[in-house]
Amino acid sequence: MPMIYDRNNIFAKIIRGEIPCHKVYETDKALAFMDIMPRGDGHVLVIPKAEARNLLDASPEVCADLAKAVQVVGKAAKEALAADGLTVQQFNESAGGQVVFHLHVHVIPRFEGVPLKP
Ligand code: DGP
Repeated sequence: MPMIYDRNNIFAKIIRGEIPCHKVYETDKALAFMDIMPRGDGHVLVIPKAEARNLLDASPEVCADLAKAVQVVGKAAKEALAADGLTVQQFNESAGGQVVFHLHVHVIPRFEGVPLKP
């Protein structure tokens, strides 16, 4: 399947400011905002501003910038919520669980004995 990037995907619209989000972090390369279907308290999505369908489609530079943003956001989210741990998840293509086709990373603070919501 070709790696086609659809500029009308929901996260592209968020980057362009066409639909609102609860923004928690932003650089010239990345944006982080609260997930509207959180699987736990403080569930944040971190995305590159560059057009990339998913990890399979992204340049090494985009991956590197995204990883840096994930680390900053992950540390801040864990500290802000006094969490015990952190789950970082990332899905690629429908078969891999991807629903929104703009590269994104789920950052979810975790608490001892508290499972993720389905
Ligand atoms: P996935 O592609 O499977 O990693 O899931 C997409 C995630 O994006 C899912 O956790 C819900 C979230 N999401 C979908 N639409 C919106 C939206 O419009 N705003 C926000 N903040 N999150 C969204």
